[in-house]
Amino acid sequence: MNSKSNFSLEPDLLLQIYTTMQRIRTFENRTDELFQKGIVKGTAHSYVGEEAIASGVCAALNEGDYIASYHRGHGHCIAKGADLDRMMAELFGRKDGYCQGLGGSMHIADMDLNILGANGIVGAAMPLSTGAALAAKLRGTNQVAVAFFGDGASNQGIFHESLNLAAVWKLPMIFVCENNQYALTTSYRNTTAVAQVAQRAASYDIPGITIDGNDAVEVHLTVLEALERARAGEGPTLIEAMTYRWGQHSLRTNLQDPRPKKEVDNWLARDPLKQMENRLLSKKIVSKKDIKAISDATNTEVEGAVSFALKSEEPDMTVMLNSVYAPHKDHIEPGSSGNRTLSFVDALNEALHQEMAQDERVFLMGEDVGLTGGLFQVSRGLMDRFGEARVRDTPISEATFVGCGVGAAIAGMRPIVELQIFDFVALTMDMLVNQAAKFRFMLGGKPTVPLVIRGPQGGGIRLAAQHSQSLEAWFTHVPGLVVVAPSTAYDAKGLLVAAIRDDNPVVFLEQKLLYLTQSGPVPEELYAIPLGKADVKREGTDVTIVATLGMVPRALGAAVALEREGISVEVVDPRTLQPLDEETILASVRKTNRLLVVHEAWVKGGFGAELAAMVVDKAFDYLDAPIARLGAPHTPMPYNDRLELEVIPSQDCIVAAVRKLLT
Ligand SMILES: Cc1ncc(C[n+]2csc(CCOP(=O)(O)OP(=O)(O)O)c2C)c(N)n1
Ligand SMILES: [Mg+2]
Repeated sequence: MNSKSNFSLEPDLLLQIYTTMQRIRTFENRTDELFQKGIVKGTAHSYVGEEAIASGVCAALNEGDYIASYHRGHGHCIAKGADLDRMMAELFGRKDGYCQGLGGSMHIADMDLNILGANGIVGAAMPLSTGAALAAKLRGTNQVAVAFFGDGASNQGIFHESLNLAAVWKLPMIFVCENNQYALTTSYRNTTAVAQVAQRAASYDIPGITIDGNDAVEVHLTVLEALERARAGEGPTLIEAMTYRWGQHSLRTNLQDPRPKKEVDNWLARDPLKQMENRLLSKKIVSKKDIKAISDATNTEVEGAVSFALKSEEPDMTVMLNSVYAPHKDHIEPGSSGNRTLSFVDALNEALHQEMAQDERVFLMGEDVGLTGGLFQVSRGLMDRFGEARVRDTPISEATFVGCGVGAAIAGMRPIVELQIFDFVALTMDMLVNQAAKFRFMLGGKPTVPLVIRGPQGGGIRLAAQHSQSLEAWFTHVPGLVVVAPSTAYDAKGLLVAAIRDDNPVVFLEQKLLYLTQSGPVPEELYAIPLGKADVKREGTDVTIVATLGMVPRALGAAVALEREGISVEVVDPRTLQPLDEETILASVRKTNRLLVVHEAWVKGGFGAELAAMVVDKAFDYLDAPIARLGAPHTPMPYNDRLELEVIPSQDCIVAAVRKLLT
């Protein structure tokens, strides 16, 4: 370990750090009592024993610097300046809590203090922090992002991906591993191949340093050096602070504590608060009377927080339901599409060019999006025009570069992240589902997450089972996500612009065959199409087809064929699956009295099932026939040409399904 404690800090600073430690200790002990009484519910993870780390780190930060925390997060929030009243109210699940009672212990954070959330997912603070650090770098501010995490989290893939990303991009970041030597009940020595987590920094060519995490002065001085490096543009540092939690893993835990008594006693004897107190007394910075006064004042503050929490109201359903989505913006569509024709790819490309030109917060990252312009050329020419900072080629680290996008969005940018092929979204599901989708909600409906995750999905070009899936049902199932699915060049441009301007995380799905086959009129001007507005692509009276993505042109082809048989088909394209324009679909069904839903995805559990259920709920009396659904059979996408054609609904299949519906 590196001993810096012989250097001294200014008396005021020592006193400030000590007071913070005392406030954390008192808050945590009181929370424990309230938990045992059943007033604080669920779970909470006490920071007692580890106070020197948060206090030492945060005393070195500027107000504008970011921190991201984890399940054991109360200490980080207090040290960054959070208000104890609002913290306690959150633990009570009340409306005046930081998260309006929607988040609880594991999500307490004050966005106004640049706390990027505490997090219930081990390790997630790291990719989110890369995003905040990237935002700072792009804006040219002097801010640094600190990611706190435990020893257990250092075995997550995103730890390694984040260190690598931060190192190659020289992000202004500090990784602070609070090594309390256990992950729940498992000793880090049984799960970690290196003796010290800090050794892993060598793989990423950045400094890694192990320090005494119970010595607030050593923590503080080490962080000052790392901050200097970060602010000078030299990149991240990994600090491993050795420490110990005094209690069980969580207040809820009643498992047998596997930690040897002798080990526990040894660490109890190294109480970080007492060490700091002795330092203040021996340097005569304070007297015993002063210590008592600090302790009294802290007790009074914490009791005040308890009274505040008790008086606060319970949140109601409105608070909850209003916290899921940020309001969507209104847009007026252009009156006409004009005469100029663009391909689907060029329409997307134009949207990116025009939106990046008019909003500096917009940037793009993904695999091969820069130099090459993307596998399908959607980002062609963007790097030349906007530079390498705003058009970034990423390492193949999907979870982390999507998490980086989430962090950058929370920190005020408007990132667009390309997934080279949408099947790779499986590697990013935590970032998408647990972070992006829930961030606003967990933090009480305040933050916005203006992020677009876009890329090609679907089959038709023989890329087989892991490069051809249609996964929209995964996303429409998750509250907090917007799901956009354009089928024409005109819609692609206008909806991509709307997605970039939306304050919610948007999953923007581009069917690969449309890249290659769809051209159409696209206005040159910059325009946006409102999210949640379906388009009737063809009017008809006998049957409604609701089709999505690559099925829209096939449904239109089927409608032309059926017209020759005297069957009049209305084709509705929802364009956005969430929010869904139910009214346009219902109005069509009320008129035609028959509905066929066509998508490329699996029928079982597909979006069509949801649509059918919605129509049965709201327009059952208008139906003259059972609703029909057409999609893929329950099989992964085959490679063989003929088999792939069998799996994706063809125009002929649609024609046959309509005929059947009318018999
Ligand atoms: C991704 C993920 N896996 C598992 C858990 C359950 N879990 C919560 S805390 C924890 C131990 C974490 O250990 P560490 O990172 O060392 O932090 P500590 O609790 O010791 O502070 C586990 C397994 C989780 N919340 N998230
Ligand atoms: Mg641990």
